[in-house]
Amino acid sequence: MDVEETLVLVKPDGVARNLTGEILRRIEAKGYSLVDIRMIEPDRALLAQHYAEHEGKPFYEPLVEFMLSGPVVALRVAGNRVIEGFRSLAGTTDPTTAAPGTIRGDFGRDWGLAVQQNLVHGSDSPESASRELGLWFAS
Ligand code: DAT
Ligand code: MG
Repeated sequence: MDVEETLVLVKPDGVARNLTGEILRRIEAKGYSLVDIRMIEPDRALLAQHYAEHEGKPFYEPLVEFMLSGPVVALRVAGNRVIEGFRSLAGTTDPTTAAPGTIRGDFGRDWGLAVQQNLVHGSDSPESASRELGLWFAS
C-alpha cells in the first residue's frame, strides 16, 4: 500500500461558484479521506511560495491576482496514490479541453480572462505535496 496525502485547493472560482461541496463529494466518492479543511484568504507571500516554480512565466502575475481574488478552500486529502488520483479527478490544466467526467472538464471552460480559471489545484508529486501542505496548513 502506498498511502499518501495531497493538497487540494478549491480556487476562488470554485468557491464563488459554490462548487466546493461538489468537488469534495467527488473526492470522497472516489474513496479518499478528508483529513483537514480550511478556508483561507491567501496573501502574496503564500502564493509566491506556492507557485514558486512558475515565477517569471507569462501567466504568473495574472495567476497570482486571480488567486487573490477571493477565498480558497484548502483540503488535506489522504489515500493510496491520492496525488496521482486527484490529478486524474481534476483533469488536465486547460479546462476547455479537459476530459468530460473530470472536475475541470465538467465545470470549467475558457471565460476569456487573462488566466485559466480551472477550479482546483492538486499537488503533482510527493515532494510538492509535503511542501504545499506545510504552506497551507502551517500552524
Ligand atoms: P496544474 O494546475 O494543472 O498543475 P500548472 O502547475 O502547470 O498546472 O500551472 C499552475 C496554474 O497556472 C494552472 O492551474 C493554471 C495556470 N496556468 C498554467 N499554464 C497556463 C497557461 N499556459 N496560461 C494561463 N494559465 C496557465
Ligand atoms: Mg501544478
